[in-house]
Amino acid sequence: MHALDGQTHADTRPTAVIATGGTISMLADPASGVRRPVLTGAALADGLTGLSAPLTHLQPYAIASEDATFAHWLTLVQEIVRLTPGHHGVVVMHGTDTMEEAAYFISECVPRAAVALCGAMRPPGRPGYDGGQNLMDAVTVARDPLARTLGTVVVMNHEVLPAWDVVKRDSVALSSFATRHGTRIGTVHDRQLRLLSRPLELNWIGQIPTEAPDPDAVAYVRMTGSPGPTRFAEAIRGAAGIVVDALGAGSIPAAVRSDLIGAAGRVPVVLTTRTGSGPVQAEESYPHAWDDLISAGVLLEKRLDGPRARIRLSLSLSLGRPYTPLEPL
Ligand code: DAS
Repeated sequence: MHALDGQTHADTRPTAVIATGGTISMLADPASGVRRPVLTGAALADGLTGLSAPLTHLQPYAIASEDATFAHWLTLVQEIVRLTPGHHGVVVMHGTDTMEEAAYFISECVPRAAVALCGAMRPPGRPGYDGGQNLMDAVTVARDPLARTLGTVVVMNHEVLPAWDVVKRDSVALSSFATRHGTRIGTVHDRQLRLLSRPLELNWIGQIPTEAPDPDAVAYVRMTGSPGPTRFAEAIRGAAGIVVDALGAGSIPAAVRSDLIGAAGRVPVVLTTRTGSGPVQAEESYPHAWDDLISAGVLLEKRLDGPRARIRLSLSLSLGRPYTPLEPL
């Protein structure tokens, strides 16, 4: 409900549903048995009953989300901008493999849009198919009066999770989606959004590039013990930006440290952590431990994981902006 000229009116505008493929839409090919994204958003929404307003369906593409690119996500951003004024919320049905990155990309470009992403961990026809419930819950969230304050969220398995922190943490479980830092926004049951916490106001980029960022611009390296110095040097060579998922709270092995420090003098270098949660920081445990990295210009990213920091750096480079770590305003 929202107040218009002193009255309150149910918002009867349709909710937009953008289908992009993913398991939620996959049927097995009769001949080969291979699953392909076949079902349209309209077909998937057929089973939804009791909707308070109609749905507008769009299908810009139908792919498995491991094949989604920055160009695909820029298309979603452009569609969301086009649809938002005339619709009561936007739902994006997306594959689960890169759903968290799609949500983050959208959030960075259009942080004020009310967008709910959903998908399925099980394909249509299999016992425990979760696509119908996730789609219904995503429509509920997108239509909720609070939706505009939530920004872009992932709605899976009754959970409402923020784009900056949500992760697919299990390869097969229905309860796969969670957050790195326990930041649950809410839950959805019986078509009701139950708010558990207010989302953070963050320093989103809030700009839309005219073209999709170059996916090769940023080198992303997940650090391991005993890294190969030659392999590391090859991985970062020629990059316009570098993101390293460091060990622990930001540890970089000596074997590759000088190469990373050298690179920081040429291009933006962002340090994240490969641990499942927690910040990159030295103060408490290892005072001055990262001073050489910091004085070389390495940026400590205390909130994002490596893949999201890569998206933020890729967008920053494509917009000609410096990288600033994601922080609360
Ligand atoms: N391949 C996976 C994807 O499209 C299937 C899924 O949606 O889970 O992300």
